[in-house]
Amino acid sequence: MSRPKKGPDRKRHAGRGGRPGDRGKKAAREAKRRDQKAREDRDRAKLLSRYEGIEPDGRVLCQYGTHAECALSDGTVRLCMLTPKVHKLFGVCVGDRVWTERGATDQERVITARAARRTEIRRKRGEEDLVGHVIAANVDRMAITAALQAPPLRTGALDRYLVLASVLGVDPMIIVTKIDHAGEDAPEWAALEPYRALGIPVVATSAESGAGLDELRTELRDRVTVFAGHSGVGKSSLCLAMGLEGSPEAGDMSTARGRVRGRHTTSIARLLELPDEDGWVVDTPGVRAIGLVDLQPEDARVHFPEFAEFAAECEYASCLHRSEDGCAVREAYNDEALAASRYEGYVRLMESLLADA
Ligand SMILES: Nc1nc2c(ncn2[C@@H]2O[C@H](COP(=O)(O)OP(=O)(O)OP(=O)(O)O)[C@@H](O)[C@H]2O)c(=O)[nH]1
Ligand SMILES: [Mg+2]
Ligand SMILES: [Zn+2]
Repeated sequence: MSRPKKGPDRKRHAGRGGRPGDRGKKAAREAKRRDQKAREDRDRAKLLSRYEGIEPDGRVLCQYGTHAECALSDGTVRLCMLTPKVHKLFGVCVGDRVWTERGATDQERVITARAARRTEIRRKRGEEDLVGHVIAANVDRMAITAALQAPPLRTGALDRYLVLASVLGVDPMIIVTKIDHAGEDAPEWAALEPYRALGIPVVATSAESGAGLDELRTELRDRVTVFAGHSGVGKSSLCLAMGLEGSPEAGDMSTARGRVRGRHTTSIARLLELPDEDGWVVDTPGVRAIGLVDLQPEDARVHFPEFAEFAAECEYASCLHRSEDGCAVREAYNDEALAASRYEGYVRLMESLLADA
C-alpha cells in the first residue's frame, strides 16, 4: 500500500515528536484498543468457562457468514447459527470444534463457543492482507496437489506451498494428479525426485483411472488433510473419486461410466469424511497465486531444510545464499550437490519476498 507522502508541514511537526494534539489522540486510541481487547479476552474466557471439562460436540463442515454446517456428536449434520457474540469473539471456519445448544425452537441450533485451534491454515487475500485469513483449522497435513501435465507441473508452486506448510507448522505431502495423461517416461517424474529425497510423501494418482487412490486413502487415514493447489489440478475430482462423504461437487460433476467428467470450480472450503474410516479432507478452492503469510525474506532459508548442512559453511552467518561471497549453498548448487530446481525456486521466492518488502 503506498502511503501519501508526508508534506513539509507534517515533517516540521514530526521533528518535535508530532503535534501535541495528535499524540494525545493516538494514545487515547491505543488505550481504547487495549481496553477493548482486554474486554474481549474476558468475554471469551467467560464463554469458555461454561464448557470446562466438556468435549466440543460439533465439528464445522462448512461455514457461510453467520451460519455453519456442523457434524454433531449425535451423528447428525445440522445447520447451526453463530450467536452474535461467538461471531464477534471467535469466528469459526472449516475444521473448528464447537459447542452447540438448542436454539429458540427444536429446529434451531446455535454455536455458543469455539475451542482453541491446534493449527490454522492461513492465506493472504491480497498484498495488503498482512495476517491472512484462516481457511481451515485443526489441520494435520497439507496435501499439495499438482497435475503431472495439465495444467503444467511447476516446481516453483510446489516450493511456495512447502514454505507455506512449514511456516504454518503443518506436515506436507504431495499429490500428483491426472497421471492418466502421461506415460512413465514423462520428464515431469524427474522433477519430483528432489521432493521424494526430502522425505516428503509423494502419491501419484488419477481420478480418471483410479490409479493411486488406495495409497492415497492410506495417507489420509487418522488425520485431517487440507488439499491445496491451483485451480483445475483436480482436487475435487479426487475427493469425488475416493467417495468422500459430503462432497458438494458430487451433484455437479457427472460420473458417466464411472469416470469423472465436467468441471466445477470449488467456491468454498469444505470438510469431507473418508468413508468407513477415520479421516477428514478439506477441499479448498484453488488460487492463482499463493500468498505467503508471516514470512520475512531473511527467514525463507530455514524453510529449505536441505540447505542447512551447506549453510553451516557459509562465510557469513547472515548469508541469504544469493550472491554473497563465500556462500557454500550457492557453491553446492554449482557443484550439483543441491537440486537445481530447489535452489532456483528459493532464489525466485527471495526475489518476490524482497520485492514485496
Ligand atoms: N484426465 C484427467 N482429468 C482429470 C482428472 N482429475 C480431474 N480432471 C479434470 O480436471 C478438471 C479440473 O478438476 P477439478 O477437480 O474441478 O479441479 P480442482 O482442483 O478442484 O479445481 P478448483 O475447484 O477450481 O480449485 C476437470 O475438468 C476434471 O474433469 C484425472 O485424473 N484425469
Ligand atoms: Mg475444486
Ligand atoms: Zn550462503
